[in-house]
Amino acid sequence: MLTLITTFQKYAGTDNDGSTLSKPELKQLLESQLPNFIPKDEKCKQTFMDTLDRSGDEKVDFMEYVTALACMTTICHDVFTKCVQQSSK
Ligand SMILES: [Ca+2]
Repeated sequence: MLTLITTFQKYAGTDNDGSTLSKPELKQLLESQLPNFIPKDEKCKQTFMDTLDRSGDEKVDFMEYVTALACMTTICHDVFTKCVQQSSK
């Protein structure tokens, strides 16, 4: 949990609003911390970031960030579980 919080704060604090991630801050965080989980295509990457911004205010707050990570973690868990099940058949 501490890593989630400190990573968010590190990237959110590069402008004058440390409580939210601007689109450039979000892009920097995703590209440096989650490079294998985001689309490579710039248009798809923009759509991905827009989807994280659930409120549509052009910023990603901590709740939106944590919700996205929880969803991504759940999907990874499901994929790994299915792969293990398939490989044991
Ligand atoms: Ca910010």
